Amino acid sequence: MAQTRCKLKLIVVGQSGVGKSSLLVRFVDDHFEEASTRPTIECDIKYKQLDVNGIRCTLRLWDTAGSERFRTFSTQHYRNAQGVIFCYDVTCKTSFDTLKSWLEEVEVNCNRPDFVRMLVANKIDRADERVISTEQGRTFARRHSMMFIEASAATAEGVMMAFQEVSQKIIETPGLWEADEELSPYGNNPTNLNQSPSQNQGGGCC
Ligand SMILES: Nc1nc2c(ncn2[C@@H]2O[C@H](COP(=O)(O)OP(=O)(O)OP(=O)(O)O)[C@@H](O)[C@H]2O)c(=O)[nH]1
Ligand SMILES: [Mg+2]
Repeated sequence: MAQTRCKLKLIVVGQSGVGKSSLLVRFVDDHFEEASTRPTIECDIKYKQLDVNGIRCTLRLWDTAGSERFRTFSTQHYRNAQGVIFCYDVTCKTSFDTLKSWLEEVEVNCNRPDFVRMLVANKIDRADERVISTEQGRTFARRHSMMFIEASAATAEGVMMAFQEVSQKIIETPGLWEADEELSPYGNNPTNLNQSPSQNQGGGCC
């Protein structure tokens, strides 16, 4: 029997330089190059397959520009996002202080009210330079109904878990995703009367 499959759309946001692109490169390619990344312009999309609760998910990962200069990121880009990963840098207070404005932008533009929110505290490898404590991050996350993980794109700590947990929460949220009809075990025909009800539920992803 074929494996159930789905596509999930995740968006990564946060101030320029917090390490959004580095986290994605670590997650997708398991690679990190210090000081070699350039600022993202508009946005990049990466893909990664992940098995979650026995479901094969194709993750479309939208890496956005944090810099105002390169942000022509349209509100349309948020359309149908099922998960948003908010990032800050534990060595940079302003990246933590500006999280609220990222939250506001996302809340205004995400059309799915039940999208999954994850807060990632990046660069924990730079322990000597840390200015935002674990407790500060956790408190912010709790106050805004976000999951919370501390991570380092440099060492890979926490990175896989962050993306896995977001994906798992989406899969476990009824109506936030649906199986790909053409790849489902029941074949291509959407009018297939033998199709299980669980294959039909959900709001669809773009
Ligand atoms: N030590 C350390 N450096 C990191 C880590 N993650 C990213 N960096 C460095 O931080 C700098 C910025 O990383 P980027 O991934 O380009 O940041 P960004 O958030 O994508 O920035 P924009 O594209 O401008 O929004 C680069 O020099 C990275 O090498 C980390 O976990 N630890
Ligand atoms: Mg970037």
